[in-house]
Amino acid sequence: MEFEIISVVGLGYIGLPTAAAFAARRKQVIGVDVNQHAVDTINKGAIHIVEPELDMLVHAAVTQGYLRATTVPEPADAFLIAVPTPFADGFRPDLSYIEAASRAVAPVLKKGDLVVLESTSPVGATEQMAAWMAEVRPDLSFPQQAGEDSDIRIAHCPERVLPGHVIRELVENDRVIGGMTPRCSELARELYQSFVRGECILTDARTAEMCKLTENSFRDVNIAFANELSVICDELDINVWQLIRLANRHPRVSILQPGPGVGGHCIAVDPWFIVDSAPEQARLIRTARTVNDDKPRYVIDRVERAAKRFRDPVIACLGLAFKANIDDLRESPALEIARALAERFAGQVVAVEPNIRKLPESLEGTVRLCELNEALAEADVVVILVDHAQFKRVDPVRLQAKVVIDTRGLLSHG
Ligand code: SAJ
Repeated sequence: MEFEIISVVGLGYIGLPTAAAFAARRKQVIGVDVNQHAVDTINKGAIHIVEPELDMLVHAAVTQGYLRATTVPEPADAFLIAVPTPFADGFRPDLSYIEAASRAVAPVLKKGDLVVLESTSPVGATEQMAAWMAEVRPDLSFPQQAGEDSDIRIAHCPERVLPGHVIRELVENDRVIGGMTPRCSELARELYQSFVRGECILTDARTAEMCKLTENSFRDVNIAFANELSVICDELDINVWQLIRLANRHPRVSILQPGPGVGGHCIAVDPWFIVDSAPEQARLIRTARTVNDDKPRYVIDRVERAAKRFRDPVIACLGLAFKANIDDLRESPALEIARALAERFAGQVVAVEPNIRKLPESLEGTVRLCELNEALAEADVVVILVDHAQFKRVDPVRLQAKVVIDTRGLLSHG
């Protein structure tokens, strides 16, 4: 089957690059988003988010007439749903964006269409999406009712790209595709193969959902191991970075890096979807979340103890982003730490974040954003929170007379 028109619903960090990737293969793409500003920006050939190379791709797609954005869904042959799946109170998955997208798309569906859920989702969400669509369109049949003979085909194909490397990973990464029936999987594979060079591997929808959650939980559990080691090593007066380097010389050991905590919208969220589905069984996964979530508090305590030796210490926080060399402050442990320190040491905290020009609201008025040189000149206590490239170039001599709390091992990596 030939998919002539593809609609991508949700034009954020995943949807927009995906829309641009289809457009680059000369597919007609209709992007849909509830955010009028995003729609207007894209229609001008520009982008509203930061991701290397994406601006060029979107500009080309729009000016060549392959991509256009709208706030109202239009008929297409395939729909990709790439909306957020945050968690609500009590770490319960919030599927309201998927529900809203399903109900918005359902009226324009026609016999033969394929709908793929890309959003990272708890197990069962794809079936739930199909149920919401079926509710709106009793005139069409869906896989849960008609199996392989359904009018509408449904699949899950979770995104797996790393922010900062999205354009390359979108094309190169393997994709796991889980259809509600084998034919649904086959059709979704045909769709993705138009731009994915990695392998498209077929499974069922529930396994595909769990696969994505498993990947991010694997990472979370392993970072928790590294974070726990760092706390143990502080207690035992051992350099954890050197320890990990040595242990990793073993052929079957590969420990990740400790840090100030785990940030971003994925790794700190997705494991909770597993915990929510199987609360009694998911013991290790839940503990890892707690270990990682406790790490910022541990860093704050260390800074407070270190600051005691000064009368009115100036504290410099190096980095606010959730990881190196990006501008993304979402769910950032560095931001959480800077905020807590600003409360405790009012008027004495400066922050360096080379990737932003303006402080987020939560720090405005309590923290001063400044250049690296200025911060190093003023600070008594330096807290390294992000391993940005710029910080790696600091001459260690400049830190000699200061108390340094290095949460990223920047000074211990040769
Ligand atoms: N971190 C550490 N130590 C490490 C590695 C990471 O403390 O050794 C921290 C980072 O500083 C950051 C957080 O973990 O705060 C997450 O960073 P990340 O680079 O590991 O991952 P994300 O959240 O940017 O992207 C992840 C990726 N998942 C995996 O690598 C399994 C990406 O492929 C997913 O597509 C993305 O989540 C997503 O959207 O789910």
